[in-house]
Amino acid sequence: MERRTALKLMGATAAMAGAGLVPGRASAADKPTIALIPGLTSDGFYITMHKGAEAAAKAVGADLIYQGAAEWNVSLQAPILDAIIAKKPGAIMIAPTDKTQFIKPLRKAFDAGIAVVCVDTFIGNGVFQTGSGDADFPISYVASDNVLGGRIAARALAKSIGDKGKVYVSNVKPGVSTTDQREEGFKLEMKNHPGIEVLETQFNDDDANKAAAQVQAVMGRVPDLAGVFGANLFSATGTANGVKQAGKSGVVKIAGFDAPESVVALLKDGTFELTIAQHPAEIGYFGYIVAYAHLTGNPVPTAIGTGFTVMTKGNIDDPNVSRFLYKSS
Ligand code: T6T
Repeated sequence: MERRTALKLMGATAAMAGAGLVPGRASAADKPTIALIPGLTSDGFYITMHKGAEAAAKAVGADLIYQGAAEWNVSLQAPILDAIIAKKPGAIMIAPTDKTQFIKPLRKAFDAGIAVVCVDTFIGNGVFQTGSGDADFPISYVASDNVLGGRIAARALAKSIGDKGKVYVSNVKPGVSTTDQREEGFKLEMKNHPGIEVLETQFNDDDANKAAAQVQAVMGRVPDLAGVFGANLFSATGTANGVKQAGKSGVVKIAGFDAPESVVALLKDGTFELTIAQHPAEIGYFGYIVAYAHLTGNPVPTAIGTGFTVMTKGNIDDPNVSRFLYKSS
């Protein structure tokens, strides 16, 4: 765009902002509507994130729309995004199900004057508002540090197998920012454990049954399999079921990610060595607050990192730990 035209437009935008007319912007007195689109609706992680967003909406007295697909699937999530854009909320918080395929669909929201906040997963490289690349338009990224989560899992798994043996990552599918980063962190950390061989990753499409079948197939091929990192809720619980059904609980060690209520039994019976609980309610709460702050004219951080709680058999009865179990409804 020619520089003068751009400046003129910026001037017009500033004048409109003064008059409270910029699309997607609201004065503090207005009541903005903020939408949350999860990765999928039937996942305790997003159910819990939704609760955090609801708490934030209540705290500031603004509105929340929540709509998502039943499965982790780009072609199911994209039409939901379009339907939300048509409702013209001030902002959309979204966990995009693919870091590349959602750049264009989300740009439509941005072009319509709707602020975009990535929660949990990101588009592009997850670094926003830098003025470079085609995917830096979201105003903020609110999430766990997923590379660190993968490293924590690797350290714990290495310890539990006595620093030697064969392991693999049970993962969702390539292109999902969070689970890609967890695998990356896991493999980086395993470089510090030369006695451990990391076998080929098994991708399960977020299907716990597939993860269960895969671990049984791997145990068949690799009888001395020592451990598995289940990189998200369905990967971890599916792997646990597969190992349990094969009567190998505690023999094939599992480091899980995420914390549905079912992990309590899996920790207690020794199927899980540990699981890394994210704090999805925090992600929902702060994602909402970031969007609200932006819409009411306040500057916001371009990234907010939320925490983890590592759950084990030894600490799961502590209420300060168990309060981070995910909600199922
Ligand atoms: O692990 C979470 C989330 O962080 C990830 O992006 C997708 O899977 C979960 O929703 C758990 O199922």
